[in-house]
Amino acid sequence: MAYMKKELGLLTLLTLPFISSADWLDVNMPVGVTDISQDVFGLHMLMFWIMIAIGVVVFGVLFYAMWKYRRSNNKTAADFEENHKLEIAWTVVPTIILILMALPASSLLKKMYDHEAEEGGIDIQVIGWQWKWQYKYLDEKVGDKPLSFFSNLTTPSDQYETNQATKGENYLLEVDEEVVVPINTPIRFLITSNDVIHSWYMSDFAVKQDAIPGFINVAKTTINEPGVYRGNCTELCGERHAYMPVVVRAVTRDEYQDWLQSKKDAAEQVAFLTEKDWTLAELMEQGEEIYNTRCAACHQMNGAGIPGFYPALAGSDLVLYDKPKHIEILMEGVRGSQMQSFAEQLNEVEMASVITFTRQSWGNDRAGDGEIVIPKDIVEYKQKDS
Ligand code: HEC
Ligand SMILES: [Cu+2]
Repeated sequence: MAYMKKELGLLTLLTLPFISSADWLDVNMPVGVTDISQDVFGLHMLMFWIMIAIGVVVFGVLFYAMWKYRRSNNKTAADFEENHKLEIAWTVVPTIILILMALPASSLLKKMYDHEAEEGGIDIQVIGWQWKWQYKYLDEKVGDKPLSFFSNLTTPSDQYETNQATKGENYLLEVDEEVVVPINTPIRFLITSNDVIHSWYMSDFAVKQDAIPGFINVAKTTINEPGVYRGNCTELCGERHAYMPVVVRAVTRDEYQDWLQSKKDAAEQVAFLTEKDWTLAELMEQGEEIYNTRCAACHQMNGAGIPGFYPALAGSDLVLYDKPKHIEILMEGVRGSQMQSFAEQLNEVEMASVITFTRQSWGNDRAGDGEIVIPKDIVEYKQKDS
């Protein structure tokens, strides 16, 4: 009897997902929080049940024939080759079924590809960078430029670089700046890239669009429920492809207006802060934080870089002795290398503090010119440029 027990165990294991239905639902596609995503889910379920019905009919006939014409039943099966009526039927019936399935599918596709701007809608440009997303709110201006920010991964690197560390709740799905959007408002995401091909994916909205340099792909969505939604880059875009999550926070219209105002105030605050007299300690504190989130992925926490890939900043001649060149490389980047321009990513204060931090850390302060860089230096650089 022992073996029977084993079989029964296996049977329960196989049927378990059906028994505890809550777990079973988790295996299915997410329903999402937009009309389109709910339609996609509905279509998926419709197809699923059509497939189940076809499966039941086909296997029903198969098993019936196996049982009816089993040897012990002594039936003799009809013996014929070719049957035109039957052949026409098994061609025509599936064709009709396929056409019936294509109708709702194509009408939904058409709905998904409606990219028209709508009254009261907002446009957000989404730009993929190795390895982060930039968001520009095209209808909201700060000075003469659209409100813009970068969204960087905040999961501490020891969580993904070692096996031991316990993972946080939103492991690899958390960022410093979430994209805040209002609910019940048509939002157009205008998706493009600054370097290689990325893909902006948010399953709760049923949006997945390639971000291609030189092209703009549009995805329109209206979110029905407030909440925080998390997605990924879904195009292999280099070494840190897994580390550029998408996080959208959907809020009420009032909360959205408050958030916009605070963003604009903060941007104006920067102009004021560049005038302030900065001490070394203040610059270092900000600089370290920025270095760890923006630079350490390549140049490493200890500034030693990775030989052959990323130059060391500790002991670098450029960092030690050439302040103008140091500012220039951060403002302009190095064409054709992974060292990108940070001019748009960091404001004057952040830029000055991260440069100062690299000039004063890892023993760099003991040699070289030791000059710190203050926000005014960056302002001057920008003025010279224009
Ligand atoms: C995606 C990887 C990456 C990131 C992120 C990155 N860098 Fe670089 N960085 C490079 C590469 C690659 C080079 C070498 C470029 C070349 O000359 O070809 C470089 C060069 C430099 C140099 C010149 C070093 C020398 O001795 O020539 C400095 C200074 C520098 N980076 C500072 C920074 C700072 C500060 C940050 C953060 C704000 C940063 N980098 C972020 C990849 C990166
Ligand atoms: Cu990517």
